[in-house]
Amino acid sequence: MCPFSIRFSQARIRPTFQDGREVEASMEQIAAVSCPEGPLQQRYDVLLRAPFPPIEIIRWWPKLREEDGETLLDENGKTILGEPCWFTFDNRRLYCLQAAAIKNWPSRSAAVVHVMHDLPVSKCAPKKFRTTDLGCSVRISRRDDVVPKATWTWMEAKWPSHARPSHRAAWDASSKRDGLAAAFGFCAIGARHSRPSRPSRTQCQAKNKGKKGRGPTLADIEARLRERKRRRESLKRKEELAVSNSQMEETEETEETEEAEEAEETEEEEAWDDFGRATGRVVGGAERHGQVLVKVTDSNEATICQIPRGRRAPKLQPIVGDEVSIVFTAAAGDAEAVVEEVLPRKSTLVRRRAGTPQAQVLCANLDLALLVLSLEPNFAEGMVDRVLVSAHAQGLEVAIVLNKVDLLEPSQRDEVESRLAVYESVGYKVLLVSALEGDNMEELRQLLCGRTSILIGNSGVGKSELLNALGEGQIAAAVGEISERLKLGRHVTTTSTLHRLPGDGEPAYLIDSPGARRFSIWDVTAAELKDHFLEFLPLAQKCKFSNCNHLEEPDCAVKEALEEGRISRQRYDSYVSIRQSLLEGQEGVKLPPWQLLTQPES
Ligand SMILES: Nc1nc2c(ncn2[C@@H]2O[C@H](COP(=O)(O)OP(=O)(O)OP(=O)(O)O)[C@@H](O)[C@H]2O)c(=O)[nH]1
Ligand SMILES: [Mg+2]
Repeated sequence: MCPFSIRFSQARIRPTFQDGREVEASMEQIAAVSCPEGPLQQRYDVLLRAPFPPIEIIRWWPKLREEDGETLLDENGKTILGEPCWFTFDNRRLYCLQAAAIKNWPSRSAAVVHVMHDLPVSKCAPKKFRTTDLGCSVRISRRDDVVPKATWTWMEAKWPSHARPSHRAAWDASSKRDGLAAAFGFCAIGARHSRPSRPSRTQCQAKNKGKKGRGPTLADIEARLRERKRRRESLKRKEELAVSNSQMEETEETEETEEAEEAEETEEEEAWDDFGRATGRVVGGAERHGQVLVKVTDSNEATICQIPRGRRAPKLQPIVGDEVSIVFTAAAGDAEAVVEEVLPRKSTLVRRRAGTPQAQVLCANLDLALLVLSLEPNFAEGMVDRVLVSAHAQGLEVAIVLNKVDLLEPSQRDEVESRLAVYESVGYKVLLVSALEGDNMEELRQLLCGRTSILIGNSGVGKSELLNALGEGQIAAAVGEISERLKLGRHVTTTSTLHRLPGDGEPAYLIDSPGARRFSIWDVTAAELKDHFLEFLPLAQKCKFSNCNHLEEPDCAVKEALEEGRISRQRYDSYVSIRQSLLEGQEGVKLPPWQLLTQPES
């Protein structure tokens, strides 16, 4: 990577390394060697070989700070963040590399870097994020230097005295200098006159206005202000002390002393020091328990976020589809991105966890559930009816998608069409598609446009294959053959994941979910069940009893319609069977409202 495109995380560096070596001396030892063959050669001329290990870099949203280091807050008291950039904590090494790259100009220099995907587990790491100009420059000074020895920014670097005169002349020609920046493809930070200007407070406020995310409470702000005041006073005392000590003979300051001072300061800071907030959407689980993958708003990357426990635990357990606010923080010394809060959910899809009376929340903020069926494996109407009841009880729209129509013989097609016509007549949307052959996929695509939907259904019906087909080559979910003997799926998909489908129109998000063996209703009582069979609703008003269960009661309009063939026998039988299983407690748990306020286990 080009050293110029990496920013400093600290505002100041010491002129010596921890092992006592002079930074300037190490800079001299950096050699420029020819780039190894390959793509690197197309972008760079030389590779910098340094006497120290490669620097580690991290993509980070910097806090905007005043000149005195105070963080900028918006009108809600929320920290204002700058654009994400590559930062390093290895500030002294970055300074050496940038200086060496300047020395080698006009050859384009590359340095080997290690990319960090999370903040290092170090107590000092959070403290090091103290740059006040988004990491464009760094002061070179010891702690007590009243005037810094130098301020380094590669954009305004003095051409080194030992540099060749021809290079020096070229460097001074600003047009060439802009050309240098352009050559690295980052004019925004490279060109002399387009140095990143920090947005004004008003600009930041305007930019952040209306953004989602919980601001700190009044108590939080008051606590921060108290902490700031304390720090300012302690700094003032230190400065006074430094002036009185300046008369004394200066002793050689060891790195250890400085590190100890820094550690002491860090310890004084709150254990929970946040570096900024962002909002995002949970797109899946992470590899480790207690983590989720969050796609941060306006970013293309998914970030691993911890789900804190105890006092910091979010009120709801984050699940796929949730909008969350995350905070980049250091909890008890471990720096990490943490889910701070699950934003209010628009909807959820919940089922009863098999074999337990507990609920399982499948996903959140859904607009549509696609119930995927096939003839291989064959579907059961009982399962379809349960999904339809559950979705209706939870206020969710459902569409039925019969996949694998390419496998159907003409007679099978007639049979399955008549089975599904029952649902169409009730008012459900039914689509016959083939993920492999592409039949009717355009209609399905239109149905998904501008919404968040989930694919649910038995294992092997082709949910992941449908997702891949809709992904037009950009999504590659694992699919598995169904078993020859049993004609059942092999439970290939094991966790739910949210994907954005390609397309120019309104964004469509689709969640692929693991195949279910069975779907059990949750949160519907036997007495309520009749209200979720849509074809019963207009008839129920004509029943003699207003609380008619459409079973043995006299003058029941539903039973009359059943006798006359106006409602399907299969649907009615399904109603009776589900009702029985609800009465026996085999499925369904109606919890009192106060218990529903807490999130069921997910
Ligand atoms: N002929 C045909 N086969 C299909 C179609 N869609 C999916 N399949 C096949 O069905 C098998 C199962 O597909 P998957 O996408 O893995 O099924 P799934 O529903 O995701 O299964 P789980 O992940 O186990 O829940 C694979 O062999 C697919 O290639 C289709 O439209 N036509
Ligand atoms: Mg699958």
